[in-house]
Order: sequence, then structure tokens, then C-alpha cells
Amino acid sequence: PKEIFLKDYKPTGYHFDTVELKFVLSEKKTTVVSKIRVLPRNSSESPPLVLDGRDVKLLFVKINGEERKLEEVELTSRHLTLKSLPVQPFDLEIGSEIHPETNLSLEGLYKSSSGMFCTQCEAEGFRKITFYQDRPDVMAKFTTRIEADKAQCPVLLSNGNLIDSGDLESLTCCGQNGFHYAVWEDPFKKPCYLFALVAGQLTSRDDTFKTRSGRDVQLRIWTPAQDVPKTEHAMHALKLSMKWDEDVYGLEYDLDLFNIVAVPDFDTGAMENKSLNIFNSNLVLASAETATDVDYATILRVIGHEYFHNWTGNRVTCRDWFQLSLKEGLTVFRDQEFSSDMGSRPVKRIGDVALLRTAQFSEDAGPMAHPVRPHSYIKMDNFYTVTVYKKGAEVVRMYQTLLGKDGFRKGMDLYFERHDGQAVTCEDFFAAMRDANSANLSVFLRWYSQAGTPVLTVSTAYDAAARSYTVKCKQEIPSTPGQPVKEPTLIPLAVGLLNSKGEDMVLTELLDGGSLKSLKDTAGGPAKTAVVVVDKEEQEFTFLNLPEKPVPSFLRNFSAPVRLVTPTVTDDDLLFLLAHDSDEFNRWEAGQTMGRKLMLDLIPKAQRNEQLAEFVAKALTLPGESELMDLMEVADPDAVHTVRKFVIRELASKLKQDFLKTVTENRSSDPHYTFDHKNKARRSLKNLALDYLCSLDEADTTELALNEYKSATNMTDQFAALSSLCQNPGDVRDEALANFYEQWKDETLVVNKWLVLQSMSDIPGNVKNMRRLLDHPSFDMKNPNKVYSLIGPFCRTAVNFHAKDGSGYEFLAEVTLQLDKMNPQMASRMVSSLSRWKRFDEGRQSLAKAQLERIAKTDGLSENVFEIASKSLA
Ligand code: HT7
Ligand code: ZN
Repeated sequence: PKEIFLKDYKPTGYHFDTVELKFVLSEKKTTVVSKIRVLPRNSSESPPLVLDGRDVKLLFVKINGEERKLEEVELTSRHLTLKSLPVQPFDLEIGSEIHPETNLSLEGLYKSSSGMFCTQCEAEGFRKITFYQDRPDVMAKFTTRIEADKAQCPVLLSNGNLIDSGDLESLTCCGQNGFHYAVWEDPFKKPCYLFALVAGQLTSRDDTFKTRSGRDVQLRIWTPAQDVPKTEHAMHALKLSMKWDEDVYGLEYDLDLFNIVAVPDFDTGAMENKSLNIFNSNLVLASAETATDVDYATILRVIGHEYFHNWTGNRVTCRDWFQLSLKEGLTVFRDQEFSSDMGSRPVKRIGDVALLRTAQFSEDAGPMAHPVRPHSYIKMDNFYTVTVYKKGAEVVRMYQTLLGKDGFRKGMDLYFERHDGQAVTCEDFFAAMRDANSANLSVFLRWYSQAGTPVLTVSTAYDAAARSYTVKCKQEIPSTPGQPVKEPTLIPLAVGLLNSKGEDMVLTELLDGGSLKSLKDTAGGPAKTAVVVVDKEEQEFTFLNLPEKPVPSFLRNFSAPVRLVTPTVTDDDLLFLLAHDSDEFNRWEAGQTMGRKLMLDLIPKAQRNEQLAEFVAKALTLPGESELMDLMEVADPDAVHTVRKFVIRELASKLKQDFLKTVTENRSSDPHYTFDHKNKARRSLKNLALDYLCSLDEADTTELALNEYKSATNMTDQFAALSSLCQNPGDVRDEALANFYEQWKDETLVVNKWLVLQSMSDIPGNVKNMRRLLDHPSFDMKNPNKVYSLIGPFCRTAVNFHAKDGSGYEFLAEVTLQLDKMNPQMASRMVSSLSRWKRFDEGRQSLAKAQLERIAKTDGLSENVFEIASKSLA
């Protein structure tokens, strides 16, 4: 397979100005005719025009209306190359044929199991629809005509505005009902990855939104008729998103119609196609009975995310796919801020950082480590990663931390002023931030080019006589594949200093590399948090005028995506911060640091099979198993699991009465479900307490959970009680699972939760159960939601995926190979779970490696899986 490099980027020799598409839809054979107005870049020469195309049958090619003989064009399985072209603007017309019914890859145009036609074009799916320059810097105005059987597809949707529609009485298909047509015109230039088409039997929930300039925008959420009642929350989320983008960024929606379609088989979460967002059903549909608080929050976030792309991604798009984080990092940052404003800011930040640490830090330390802007790829689909998305969002957040909210907004305004309607790079974003603030940030660009999580070591010394406090910083970025040596980057380190009463000290003056700075907060008042800029390998800062030795609170609000090491911070300091820090993120962090330290100290004991006695801790939700494994020289899944379970049980037994009280006091007397901060917080505390109690596996705690399960009036509480019961193998667990399935077997999204619960289980020997579930009627390998529910969570379990006998690895390899024949993107996401095999003991290493080798050797393997398997073995 061919590797593609960022350094080889060249603009195209031809612009596409307008594109007229005509689809005649049928599941077996759909014809697509595209008429493109082509503008040669250079009027003195006509280089070959290379069009991408995969699994598309070419029917004809016309230049300025004249048909080219098919023998005269160059056609391979990947490209159509046209030569001897006019040097003046010309019309290119291409006729082609595709087969939606047999397209199981879920990219291009496919027929969903629900019967509707649907497209997914990002990153390179448009080439499965027709021959085209399938790259994001080719931006054109699209008009789309769709013709289809009216009974089978009463609703025909594409991007932009509906400009014409009607019946085609003269056309009938195989004696069935008549055909009808719709013509859609998108007035905005766009790359083809934002093209979308949906056709099927759909019903909409309709609403309107009045923009701040007074325009009415029609909002429609489309689903099969029976699901319309479950779209109320999604519609609410959409209106909140539209309002938020106006309020916070001054960004208004630019068309008079905004459509969302919910599709039951969609490869990932959702897609921001211009004015026609397509969503996985599980990110649209919700009711109190079938969806949890987490589902409600996720829907709010993703509806926001896709809507925000209208400006960050669509109006200003990426020059090439290496720049993916330009739109995704920025839009994730925007959705994080949106969710924070709609709920609890610290709780949101804690959740985001916890995910970054478990998923992204480990990616950054493994064989697939890559910079936020990768240097090369074989399959772009493999680079929709936590690094590009979540570390990319942290990079954007750092601009805001460095420049302040106002400075960041000025940078955003300049970015849109300069680049609206363009396809640009991460440097363009950087330049807008820099120029709008006259800031000197050049070292900051290294965040885009260097992989690996920086380790920031911070130590301190207080000089009582001088009333000064010196903070010594050292940064180190570990080697990653292809990048043995790293340069220091620019790290904004947010620092607060607490006095002995636990109050923030006022920070007045800072000696920074010899120069004295006076400190003020952003509103010009006294500073209680200072952001110091660490941009050298080693650096010292001294805070002046401090009357007593402070307790330091470093990296407040997680001001940079680094691993912080603080050798001079004591356990007493951590307890003090846990009790007093005004930065709520760091209060949580102090508890987590203590939990990590205590559990890591216990691991050698567990490895020697010693008794793990006398442990008491303060933190409630403990760091997860994978986070702990990541901190070990050689990851030991069994010991980590034993220790974590032990600590949970110890806490539960010591605090049993408190937990019982917590459950009782946080039950709601109101059966009506409300998704607001107060009720969410109450439910999550109650359910966490219940989970601790069930870890004891005692008769009274089991009975309590059973009662909670039976009396639950919403899915959050019902599912939480079921999860708590499922910790312990036995009849109660089996009966509860059977009961839940029986109750919900007709609600696919709820059945998926049932699959997740069994897949993530740590009951011994769960692989057997997994094999049984593969054959369960509720499972379907062709549906991504089923695969993500059943296979994904299993690979995150310490004890079962990493079972000593290799059964977990073998299971995953079998599933991956089966999946690869249908949907390579999904298969490569699955195989990634094996990529960190070198982190484990020799026995597990050889078992995992054998499975990777088995996958890599398989005939007919996709490029997607090949890239991950071969890089993992390297
Ligand atoms: N921009 C969208 C990315 C996406 C995608 C990428 C590869 C394969 C399938 C896909 N479906 C959606 C979603 C987003 O980040 O907003
Ligand atoms: Zn996105």
C-alpha cells in the first residue's frame, strides 16, 4: 500500500467551479451523472486530470458535450485519468453506476438496513459515488437532482435549498409506483466530503429558530415515524447550539433550512454535511425510559459538535487531510465549551481530562503515536483519532489559556475574516491567533508536529527571608515512532498558591527568566491564578512578596496536555488541596493523585499474593485499570484488577453506612425525569454509592440494588442498578440480565446497553459468554452500533481481554478478520486494541503478537487493517 506524505502536498491543476449531480436511485443499480464546470489553473498547459473512483462503473465521459471513447481514457481500479484537455474552462460530464445494496462499507452511497439510502463521504467516500477530485481543497457549488421510487423513497434530501420537486409520470420502474424527483441547490462552495444524500421513508419533527439578525430557519429532524417522539431532546439541543454559537462567537446559521437525519447503521457518531447532518440514531433518539443521563449529555454534545462544524469545518475547511485537527480539534474544543456552559464546567472538564489521559496518553505512548497533524498515512480513516480530536482540542484550549477569552475571540474573528470560503492549514489558524493578539508564540507550533506527551517536572523552594517562592520546571517529550529527538514546546502552566488557611494568595510579581512581571487577572484585578509560559527544557520562575510558604496548585484546570510530576508536593499538600483548592479541577486531581499513589504502592503486594489489608482512602471514583496499567513498567492486568477491586471493597465496607445513607437521601420522590444539573448530580451520586455497596456482594446490598432496579422510573436509574448487580456472578445477575432483555428486546438502543454491560464484565472467563453473544439474535456484525457495543468494551477489560491464556486476543483476531471483509474502517478500529502488546509480560506479548501476525498475513486484508497491524508489529 502507498503511504501519503504531508510534505508532498501540491495544489490541483484544475478547479471545479460548479457540479450538477443527477441520481437515479435503485438499490441494485444507481446511476450517477455529474456535470462539472472545470477551470484549468493554467491557461497555457493542460496536465492530465486524475479523478478518484472506487467500485464505480464508468458509463461515459463527455468533454464540452462530446463523448470520449472509453478506450481513450485511462481507467484503473482507483483512478480515471483524462488527457488532452482544453486549456480554457470546459464542461466535463461523467456517467457512472454504483450498487448501494452490496455496499457494506458504509461509505459512499449505501442502503441502510432500515431501507433508506444514505451517504457518508468523509474522508474519501465520495469517490465511491462518482469519479471526482476527492480532496478537501477542491471546493465547488453543488446542485443535486434525485429521482426515486415515490413509495419506497417519499423523502428525498440533499444539501442546501430545495429548488424544485415533482412527479415523473412518464417513468415507472418495473411496473411499480411512479418515480418522483427533487432538486437541491447548495449556494455555498464545499468540498465533496460534505456532500450528502438521504432518501427513504422518513418523518420529521419540525421547529424554527429565529437568528439574531431576525431570519427564521426551518429545523427538521428526520427519523422513521415511530421514533419522532424521541427527538424532542435533540431538537432542544439544536436550538441551544444555534443560540450559543451566536452568543459566544457571533456566528449565525447561513441557510434557511437545517436538516438532521437519524440512521440506525452509521459508521461512527455523526457527520456535519452542509445543512444535512447525518447522525447515528443513538445520538439523536432519547426518552426518559430508554436513555440515561449520559446519553442525554452525549446527544447535546454531538448535536452541538456537528452544528458548530458549519463554521469550523464547512465555511472554513481543511486544505488536506493532514489538517484534520484544524476542524476537529477546534470543533471539539467548541463542543466542550458548549457542554460546560450548559451544565457543570468542572465536571465536564474532569470527564474530558480523564478520557484524554486514558485514551490519548496511551495512544501517544504506543506504536500508532502521531502528531496532532500527522506527517503521513496509508488510510486517512485510521487518523480520526483521540490525538487529532482530543489532543487537538487541548491545543486549541491552550491558545485560549494563553491569550485569554477575549484574545481568543479576536483570533477567531480574524480567522473567519481571512479564510471564509477557503481550505486552509493549521498555520493559518495559528497566524490568525498570533496576529489578532500581536503575540509571540512560534514555539507553540511544535504541538502540531511532535507526537508524545510531554512530561513536566515541577519542583519548588520557599525562601522565607526573601519572601519568594521559586518554581523550577523541566520538560521532556518522550521519543515516538519516527521521532527519536524532540524540541521543547510551549506549555502554559497555570499556577495558584494557597496560604495556610486554604485561601488563594494574591500573586503580584513574577521573576521570569530575569525579567520582572506584575501579575493581574484578565479583568485587571489581583491575580489568583498565574499562567507562566514554559518554553525551554529547563526554566525557573520566582513569585515575590509571599508572606508564608504556600501549598502550590499546579496545572490548574489542566492547562496543558502533559504528565505532571511534582516531587516536592507531599501527601499532606494533596489532602490540603483536596479540601481547599479553589480550582475544582485540581481538587479532584489531588484525590486522584492520592488514589493512584496508594494503588500503585499496593501492586507489588498483590503480585506477591500478599494480604491487602488496612486500606482507607478518601477519593470516591478511583482511577481506572488502564490508567494504572499505563503507569507500570510492565503492565500486569491481574494485579491491577485485584488491587482496584480490593480498594473498592475496602472503601465500601468502611463507608457502608454512609453509602446507604447516600442512596436513601438521593432517591427522587418525583417520578418525572428531568435532565438538569441538580437531578443528574443527585442520580450519579446515588448510583455510585449503590455500585460501591454491591461490590460487597452481601444479601442486603443485593436486595437494595434489586429494589432500586425494580422501582426505577427512568433508564439512568434502572441501568445503574442493573450494572451494580452485574458485578457479581450468580443467579441474581443472570435473572436480572434476562429480565432486562425481556423488557427491552424491541428497543435496539437499549439492547445495545445490555450488550455493553456483558461485554465489559470482569467476571472470570467472559470470552465464552462473548462467543455466545456473537450468535445472539440481537447481534449483527454488519451494524457498527452492535460491534461497538459488544466488541469495543470487551477490549477495554483488564482481566478478560488480557486473559493469560490468550483467549481474548484470539477472539479479537477472529472478529477483526470477519469484519474486515465487510467494513474495513470498523475492523481497523477493533485491531487497534492489540497495538500496545509490548506493554505486557512476555507470555502475553507472544500471544498478542501471534494474533497480530496472523491478521497481517491474511490474504486480501484491507489497507485500513494492514496499516494498524503492521505499525503495531514494527
Ligand atoms: N467529521 C465527521 C467524521 C466522520 C468520519 C470519518 C471517517 C469515517 C466515518 C466518519 N463519519 C464521520 C464526524 C465529526 O467529527 O464531526
Ligand atoms: Zn467533528
